[in-house]
Amino acid sequence: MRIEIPNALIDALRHAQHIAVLTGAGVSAESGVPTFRDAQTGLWSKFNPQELATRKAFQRNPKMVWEWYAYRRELTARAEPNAGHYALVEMEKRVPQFTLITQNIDGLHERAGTKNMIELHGNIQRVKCLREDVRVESWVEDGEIPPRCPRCNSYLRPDVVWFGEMLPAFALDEAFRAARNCDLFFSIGTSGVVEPAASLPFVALRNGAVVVEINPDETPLSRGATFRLCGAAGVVLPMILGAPF
Ligand code: BV8
Repeated sequence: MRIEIPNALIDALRHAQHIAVLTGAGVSAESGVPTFRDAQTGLWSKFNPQELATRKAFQRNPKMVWEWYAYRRELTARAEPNAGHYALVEMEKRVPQFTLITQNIDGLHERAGTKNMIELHGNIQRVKCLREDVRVESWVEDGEIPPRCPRCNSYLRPDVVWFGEMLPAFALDEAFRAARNCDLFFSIGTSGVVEPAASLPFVALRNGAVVVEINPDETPLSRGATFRLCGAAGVVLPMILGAPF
């Protein structure tokens, strides 16, 4: 299906002083990272990620949850940024102010070269102590799963935000500040159901920003967005960057 970039959007890009972007798992889909709500592939297909990505699941079965994250860590470490990630790196270079807010924990935006980035849900490549809630860079691999904190011997856990856990306060404040102050907001590759991230595009709308959704499927934002570009991030974003702005 042919996708057109509206002239009014190109005009908004030309005049934009501050672009804010919210990304979700859909931006990494073309890098081969399964989206959060796609049926989990292979041995994890019988689990619901929403039930596994919780502190309760980890306390109930630390070994299984640790191994789920180890599987995803390995998968994301092998993945490469795609054309959508690189188009956002180029967009950042073309505007006076650019804030990328990601729900993704795969680290692909940083690897692509995005500079001003907020990780709302943490990063799967990082590990922290379950009790101290402090990052741990290295630990003894003695075969025990999960491994233990070298300082206090509690279990280690992935440095991600689980359902029911608070988001990092500074990151959340910065994200809402960007949504309030930007003049152009992109919501890309997110189903828009996980709060508080899902509220960001609506805050931008209420503060008078032009809001653009890029997603092959409909979401709760689709009807309210100023522009809805129905397609894959890796296709639509390079088209936008190819426009004269
Ligand atoms: C919190 C890390 C305070 C772990 C994740 C208010 C209202 C209702 C519920 C709540 C609320 N406040 C809090 C809640 C509860 C909960 C929540 O929102 N539940 C939902 C499900 C109803 N929120 C929380 O618990 C948050 N904490 O608010 O703390 C608090 C505390 C206690 C009680 C109340 C409040 C913490 C949320 C963070 C959870 N951690 N990830 C991990 O990954 O293992 S969230 C997880 O979902 C991922 O980070 C993921 O990024 C995120 C969102 O999913 P999406 O990125 O949107 O991915 P999804 O698969 O859903 O969609 C992909 C989209 O891409 C689709 O639309 C698809 O069409 C599209 N797509 C596919 N291919 C492409 C594409 N688009 C473009 N191009 C393509 N090629």
